[in-house]
Amino acid sequence: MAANGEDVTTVLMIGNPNVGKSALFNRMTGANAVVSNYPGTTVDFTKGTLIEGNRTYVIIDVPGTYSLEPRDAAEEVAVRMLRHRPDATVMIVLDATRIERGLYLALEVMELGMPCILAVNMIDAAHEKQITVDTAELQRLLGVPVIPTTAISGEGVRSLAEMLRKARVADVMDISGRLKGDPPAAGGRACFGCGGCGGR
Ligand SMILES: Nc1nc2c(ncn2[C@@H]2O[C@H](COP(=O)(O)OP(=O)(O)OP(=O)(O)O)[C@@H](O)[C@H]2O)c(=O)[nH]1
Ligand SMILES: [Mg+2]
Repeated sequence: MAANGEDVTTVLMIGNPNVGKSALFNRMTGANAVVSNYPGTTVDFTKGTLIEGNRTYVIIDVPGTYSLEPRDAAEEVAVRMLRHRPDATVMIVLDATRIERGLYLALEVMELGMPCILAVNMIDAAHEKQITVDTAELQRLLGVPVIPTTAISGEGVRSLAEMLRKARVADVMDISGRLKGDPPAAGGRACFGCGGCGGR
């Protein structure tokens, strides 16, 4: 809670390299970004602020990583940032044209028990390649909000900002059950009020 009584939430943007994290970050934070060096490394990261409703989000554009088993200095910083901020919300950014690769990292991150939201970015590039990503079904399977975005045009970025407050901790056992086709638990709910999935 900030001194003025506002809620302040740290949001870590995590994703594979080149999925559009920085493009989304720039759209969400505008001109207030500050670049810093991660202590003890040569790796830089960028921090900015988004005010959405009565909430303030401090958004951190984390270096890209393929997994939580780091293979270079940038990936090491990404993992350290996650581990050192267990109270943060994680925005997992996926490339809609390479969903499987991003989902591997997404599931690893969801296992950490932090509130998550997924941005499926590069929807425009997916359309061009005639790839359709059923984000409503992905949301149902994962149990966390999934928002389609195109960072270069800004499409979906407003919804992503609005849905940040609905980020939630994934239940990996439930995900595994849903992937196996188990019936939904009583009271289970997949729609987070996105307006786009018809309440599925
Ligand atoms: N077509 C398309 N291109 C995008 C979109 N978002 C980002 N890009 C482009 O994809 C490239 C990578 O975008 P970045 O924002 O640098 O990706 P990143 O995830 O920050 O990459 P790293 O910091 O290296 O991990 C750039 O050329 C962007 O202009 C999108 O929604 N659609
Ligand atoms: Mg970047």
